[in-house]
Amino acid sequence: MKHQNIYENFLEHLKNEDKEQSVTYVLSLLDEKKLSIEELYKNVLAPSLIFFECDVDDEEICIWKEHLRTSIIRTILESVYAYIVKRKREVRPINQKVVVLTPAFEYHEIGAIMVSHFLLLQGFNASYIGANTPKTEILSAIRAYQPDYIALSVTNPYNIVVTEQICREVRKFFPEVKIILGGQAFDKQAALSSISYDYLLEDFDAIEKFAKEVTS
Ligand code: B12
Repeated sequence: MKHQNIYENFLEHLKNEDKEQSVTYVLSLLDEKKLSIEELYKNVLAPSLIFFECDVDDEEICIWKEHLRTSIIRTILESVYAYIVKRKREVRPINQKVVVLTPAFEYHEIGAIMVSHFLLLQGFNASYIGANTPKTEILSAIRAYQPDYIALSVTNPYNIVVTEQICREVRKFFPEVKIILGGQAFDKQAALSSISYDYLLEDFDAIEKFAKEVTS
């Protein structure tokens, strides 16, 4: 079945807010090897959120619809983790640790979770540590886990300021830790001018390219 058809079938389940069908549909495609995890994330799950349009006028209802859709996708991501563990056995490990998070005030976390899964599939030792993470918690997580990289996912442009502060402190206290940025807040290049960072990776393809660079 073509990815476009799979996407349309999945959207139908989501529009009906049918969690059971949404989850079982995509997991059966993985079981039957009709879709890889990467294809599922790139061509089905990410667009189902990025292009979400609410079809009712009441803004409050729309927010709830957004929450419900996100919770269905979250359940799928948690379920896919078991498939990632299996796939990881076939992947050559990259002996480098990445801590993935969203900074304080940033509640959009689906991109960050997907990115942490993608990094695992590339062989990194990646952990997603949470959304809305305050600066002091980030610094203590670095102290605890001593990662090679910290990956910040930022969606809302209002959170650029806090991201800039976090990056400055990471540089000051942990100069050996490389900083990776990603997320919709950086779609406009100007957002980056005040931030000290090492890598900006826009999407899943960029992560694959990055993994190749690191191992070459
Ligand atoms: C779901 C959702 C929510 C949920 C989030 C729930 C959750 N647990 O994550 C809830 C309801 C909480 C929410 C709240 C808000 N939201 Co909202 N939300 C969305 C929605 C529909 C989907 C976001 C998503 O998950 N996308 C799917 C993921 C996979 O995409 P992604 O994050 O962009 O990730 C991709 C890349 O950016 C990249 N990437 C992302 N992070 C990283 C990190 C690294 C290291 C790397 C390498 C790559 C990378 O990889 C991914 C694959 O390509 C978007 C619509 C949209 N266009 O995205 C609006 C959207 C992001 N929200 C928006 C807004 C305005 C808000 C609110 C301010 C208002 C509101 N609606 O209540 C609040 C703010 C909350 C806060 N303080 O953060 C706007 C942002 C506009 C802007 N640019 O400022 C959007 C675009 C909607 C719109 N069209 O207006 N939202």
